[in-house]
Amino acid sequence: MKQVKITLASILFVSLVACGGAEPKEESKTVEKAPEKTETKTALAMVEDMAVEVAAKGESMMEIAFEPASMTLVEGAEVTLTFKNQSSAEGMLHNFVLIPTGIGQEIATAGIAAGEAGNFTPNDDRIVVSTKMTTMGEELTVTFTAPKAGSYEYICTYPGHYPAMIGKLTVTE
Ligand SMILES: [Cu+2]
Repeated sequence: MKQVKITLASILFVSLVACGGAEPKEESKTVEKAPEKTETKTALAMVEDMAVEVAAKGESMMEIAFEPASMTLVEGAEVTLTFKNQSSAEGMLHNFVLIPTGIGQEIATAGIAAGEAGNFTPNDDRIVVSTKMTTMGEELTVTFTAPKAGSYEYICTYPGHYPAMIGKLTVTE
């Protein structure tokens, strides 16, 4: 009987070892994948995500302006923009429309044509990102990818607010 027990124990031991032997295979698979992940992380780390805040200020048509009036982003960055309408005058609607420098008047004019139903914002492929028209005290967040390096402007397309409301954006490589 003793001998039988020992044999059983040996069989158990052998099968445990056999099971254990299968594990390293899976482990080596994981190890193979790991370097890829590390490389991707490093590539993403080169362009960090950015968070920016832009406020629309002013209680009268003479005062309306973006704050800050200029900012810089890095090409390809995932940008989280918080846009705040800080006017305390009820009729002061503002939006944030990001465009390449030089087409502000064209976009603003097309925005008036788009009308209130169209958020005073034209359908134009050159617009990098735009928000809805915000009301007094409203705050919203939009995310976008910083466009290719160059010179851009953020404007408000509410009728009459351009060219008073222009901010300068520089996108660097
Ligand atoms: Cu405005």
